[in-house]
Amino acid sequence: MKSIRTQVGIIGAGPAGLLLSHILHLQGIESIVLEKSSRNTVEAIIKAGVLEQGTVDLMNQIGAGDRMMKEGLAHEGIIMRFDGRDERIHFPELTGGKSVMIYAQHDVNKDLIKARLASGGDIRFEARDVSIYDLDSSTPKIRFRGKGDEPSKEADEVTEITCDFIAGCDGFHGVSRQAIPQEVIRIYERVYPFGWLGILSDTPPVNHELIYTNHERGFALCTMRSTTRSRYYLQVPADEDVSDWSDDRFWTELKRRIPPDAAATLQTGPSLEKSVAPLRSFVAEPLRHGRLFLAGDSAHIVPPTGAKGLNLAVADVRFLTEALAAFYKSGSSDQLDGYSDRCLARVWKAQRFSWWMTNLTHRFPEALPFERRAQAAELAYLAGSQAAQTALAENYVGLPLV
Ligand code: RFL
Ligand code: PHB
Repeated sequence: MKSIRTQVGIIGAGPAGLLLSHILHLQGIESIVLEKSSRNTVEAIIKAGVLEQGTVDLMNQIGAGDRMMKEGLAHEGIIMRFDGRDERIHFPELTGGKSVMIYAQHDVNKDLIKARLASGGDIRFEARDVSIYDLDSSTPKIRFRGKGDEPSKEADEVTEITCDFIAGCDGFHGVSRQAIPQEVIRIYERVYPFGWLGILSDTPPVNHELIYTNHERGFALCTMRSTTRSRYYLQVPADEDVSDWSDDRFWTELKRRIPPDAAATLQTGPSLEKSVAPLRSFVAEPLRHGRLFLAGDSAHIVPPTGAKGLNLAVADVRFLTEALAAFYKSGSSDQLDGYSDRCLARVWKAQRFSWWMTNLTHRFPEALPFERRAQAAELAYLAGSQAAQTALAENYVGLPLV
């Protein structure tokens, strides 16, 4: 077995792990990133599309924002569609000038990988059997199987990395959270009785802004990746089989749920991707165990309705880099000790917002007639109240980092 050393061992090369590694590098702190998938897979993942203003600002500050500023689409509002009417939520007016950016998660990954490798970063793709040890000691360790750092080495070589800290950025299904003993971790969870059936197509978006629709047949969302590539989602039962959905069936159902003028101009085409994503709210507390720190989806999941998941991962990483930088500069662990509480304060606000947006826009199969009437009243209130629209807008563009 080969042994190597680094300051921060990072598991996962999604937005959280890549961003963490790059910001640490800018602070003069070494890291190694271990990723179970190939570089191609990470650069092709189809997930998020909406970046908060703070995420956009951070990408620019760290020198990884050039392509995003050229190719991303700045959006100043969204359309909320319900009861036959459209309500536009205008972000800059309601939030003192803030907006969001449409830019795909795989492009964020691509830009961060490029920036990190250009600065000499160490990212090991296709790392297998990643496991972590000695979390309670001052030298926690990661073991993995992979190519090692010399191209001539066998792909099966086992390497042990001795670290000062380990960052678990390996998403919801990763190994990091599992390494925390059950008796010290608290799980808060809500699983929704529906999922999102998503389709990607090389057709112009039906509208220049996102449309969130509450329809009696279920929720629908019209979003996009560029001016020539669309992304659409339909609420479907949680156990829906994607193979039951031909492209034709998808387009027909979408046209029924979206505003009639949009349905009339919708351009359809072959799907490039089609999949069902389950909807879940999940928080694991605390985000720290010994020298292991969780960030992003490894610690929390939100239903995608509020477009918060990636943005929350970015906020965790900001707090973690500040805490690690303070530790390496002054030897003080105070910020590391406060990391979990600081993240959770923001995570729970985003949880509340994502849960609220989901409740507002979806049709719940088990809803009582009373609950359906209350939902309709809440939508009507949103339409008629600037205070309610401001609450939606300030959460959607992203709450301040405190
Ligand atoms: P990721 O992106 O899941 O990355 C984790 C990485 O860890 C790797 N990994 C391992 N590596 C080594 N060893 C192991 N044992 C490993 N296990 C896993 C994985 O291969 C992967 O590369 O987590 P991260 O970095 O925390 O980022 C979180 C975001 O991916 C997620 O929150 C967002 O995609 C959520 N989300 C959205 N977020 C937004 O902010 N705005 C949006 O518009 C938005 N839209 C969405 C979304 C998520 C969706 N789905 C599919 C759930 C739309 C959808 C449909
Ligand atoms: C997306 O573009 O994939 C997207 C946009 C807004 C959401 C969720 C997903 O709320």
